[in-house]
Amino acid sequence: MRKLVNVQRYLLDTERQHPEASGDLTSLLWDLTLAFKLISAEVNKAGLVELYGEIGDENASGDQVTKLDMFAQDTIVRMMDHGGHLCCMASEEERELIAIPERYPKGKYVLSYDPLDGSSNIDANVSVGTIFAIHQRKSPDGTDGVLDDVLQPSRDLVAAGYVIYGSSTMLVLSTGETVDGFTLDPGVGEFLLSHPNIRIPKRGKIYSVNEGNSHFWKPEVGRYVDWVKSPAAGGYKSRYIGSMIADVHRTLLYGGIFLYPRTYRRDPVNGECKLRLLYEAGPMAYLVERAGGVATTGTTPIIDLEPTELHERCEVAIGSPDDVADYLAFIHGER
Ligand code: P6P
Repeated sequence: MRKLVNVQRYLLDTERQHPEASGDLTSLLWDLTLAFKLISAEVNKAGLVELYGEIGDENASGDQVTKLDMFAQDTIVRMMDHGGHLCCMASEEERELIAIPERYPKGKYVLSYDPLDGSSNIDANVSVGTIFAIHQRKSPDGTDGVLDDVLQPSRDLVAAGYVIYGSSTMLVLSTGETVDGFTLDPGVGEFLLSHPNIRIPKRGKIYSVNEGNSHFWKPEVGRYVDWVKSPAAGGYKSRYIGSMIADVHRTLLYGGIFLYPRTYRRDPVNGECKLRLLYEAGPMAYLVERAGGVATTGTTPIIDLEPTELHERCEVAIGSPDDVADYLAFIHGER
């Protein structure tokens, strides 16, 4: 029978494998898991307390902000701003950096996060989630964090993960080595290790892309999608939830490929990307690569992208190595 391990025990055991560790990252992640439990409780009962619906604001990326977005955003800030582990934060919901209040100590880490990814679907009870990424600061210890502390490639992350609030609440986390999944037992409020050392299948049978954009892709993207749905590809299924966290979580566990390529709908010349690098594509790329997958813009590994702005976006092709290789062969004109 599998041993019972909660996320706290897992983090302590991981810390013990690094004699140089101060325990700062462990404590930071403990605080984060408490925020996730609070958000999970609200998401799971939102309809009962009429938290559904939008508050009529737009966030930095122009998305409509829902009440649950703000609850998740506020919960993470209030949980994380005083623990002394962070020098600043960056959120999808805030245009600028989130400073640590003067009265609190500044720590050596930086937290970038999407408090509630996929929230535009939440009124339909579609799975949503929180995505987080943790870098070590670059600016001097003890000072206020600055933009350069946040604008780092996801290759340099010290930890990243997501929590999917779905049929169950599951935390998927990596602190550099394996990718491990913890399922929340709401009865006792513990994240229990349920998916140790997640490895993405070498190839899947599912492709995931918003085909409503198919008239606005580059031709080579359309050629790949036409191929993957043809008998020649061997019988792929299409699954698209419209919540990145859910689409990538399924891809991680079942294999296959998730795509959000550049579209030329609004700007036929330069096109535009949808997914944000710092707190969506970057941490997801970090996790999928550590689970044996591949994450690319089509020309560059996503983990190598050097962010220049907080809310910058990038193209995304992420999933099983063989599936992403097929996609890249079309993108590079080799097929
Ligand atoms: P579309 C959700 O709003 C999100 O940011 C991602 O979670 C999701 O993958 C994407 O947008 C869906 O975009 O254009 O297909 O609705």
